[in-house]
Amino acid sequence: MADTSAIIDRLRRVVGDRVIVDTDRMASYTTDWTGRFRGTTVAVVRPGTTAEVAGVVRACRELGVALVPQGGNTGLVGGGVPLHGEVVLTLQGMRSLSPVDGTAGQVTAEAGVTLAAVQQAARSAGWEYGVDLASRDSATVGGMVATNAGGTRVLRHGDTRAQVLGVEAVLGTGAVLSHLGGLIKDNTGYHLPGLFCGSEGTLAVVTAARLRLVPALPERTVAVLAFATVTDAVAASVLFRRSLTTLDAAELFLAPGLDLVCSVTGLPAPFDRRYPAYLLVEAADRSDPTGALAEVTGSVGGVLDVAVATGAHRRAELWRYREAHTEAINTLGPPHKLDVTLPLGSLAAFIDDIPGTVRSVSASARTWLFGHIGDGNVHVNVTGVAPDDERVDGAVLHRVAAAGGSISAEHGIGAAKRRWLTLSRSAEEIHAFGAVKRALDPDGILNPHVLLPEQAGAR
Ligand code: 2HG
Ligand code: ZN
Repeated sequence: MADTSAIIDRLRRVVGDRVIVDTDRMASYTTDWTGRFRGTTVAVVRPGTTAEVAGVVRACRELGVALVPQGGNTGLVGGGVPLHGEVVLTLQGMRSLSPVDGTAGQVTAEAGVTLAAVQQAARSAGWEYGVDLASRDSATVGGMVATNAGGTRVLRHGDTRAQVLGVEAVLGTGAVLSHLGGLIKDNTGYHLPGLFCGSEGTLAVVTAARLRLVPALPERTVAVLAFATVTDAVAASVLFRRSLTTLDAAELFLAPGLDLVCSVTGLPAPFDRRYPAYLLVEAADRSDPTGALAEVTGSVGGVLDVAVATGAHRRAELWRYREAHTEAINTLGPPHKLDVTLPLGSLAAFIDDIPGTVRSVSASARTWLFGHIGDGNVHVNVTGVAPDDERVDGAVLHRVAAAGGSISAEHGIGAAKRRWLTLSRSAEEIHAFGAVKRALDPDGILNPHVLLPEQAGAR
């Protein structure tokens, strides 16, 4: 492998002075958002065009140096930081957004465009973007494609994969693929956007995406319902999904998480009393959906209390109880994040049992549970465990697999769950993953230490 100064010189030949080598300036690129995953690198390189990205990839290939593509660095599985000394390729310098095509309902965004910017552009053109998540101001299109980000609207509009009509991307060879025409029907072979969604930077560096927009539904109502048990909250979410055609989101949080959010943010509690489980539902339509939401709420069993919001300000306040969980939990130290899905029939029992599973492995650990209940997706957060102590992770993920769930719902595998991929994927599937990886990245330079087990991705 080339020495540090040869790497920096070579990268400078591609992008000029957009190579960061100062340790202080590199710090925000080498540590993940949670603080659990801390790496080091010789350089952070910030290309401004797809041609420059291709130049960086080719340079790294020639030098035999691995690279980690990075977007907004909001990932939660250690998949975007240089844990093995990789060069960091930040896409933050690629922030162009095309005008919205109002006829097709589409927009093309470069990889560094934030989710909030896509949402804003869509709204100003009378459309909406179908994906939303709490880190919208920092999360970028490239990162969302790479992780196949989900968020709070999946039950209505699907995940990122369902929005991506085309991509521009640089393979591990330095070859550029560009297919951004946005045709809805295009049955001309392998669906590379689908393949790159969720590939975590291991197959290609995505530099732009053609995104499908959805019709704007400006009238919104949010309700938080309180329950005595998780079982009641899950049953209610099923009823909402079945009966409320305007349902946009169905989210779960529990009493300990709400207490923490209120103490960290200073928000007042939503109810005079404390209840064990809460379901947040949002309905969205062209006309006021409050009546339909109230009607379904009236038929839900076990509702102990309800808070309703129609105005934007109060709606945002109710959402904050759910969305602020991530930042509130981080104040307790770097958490272990176990984003999992369960079959809906096993979800309530899983949520009830998992704190005991965690305690049996680590007496000092605390478990925080919340998530996108409409998708069967629970975010198991565990605090009070050393960053490199993976016993809790193993216990939780084995329990998920035994219940027929997936070890990653929407955050990806990254470095954090790599050793457990076999719980969700067969040897044959992992072998096929490795074959695809070697075909598109023959020298194994694109994010080689995430997702695939060590052997599977090897040249
Ligand atoms: C969310 O749903 C994000 O808020 C983050 O996926 C989840 O912090 C987490 O575990
Ligand atoms: Zn989530």
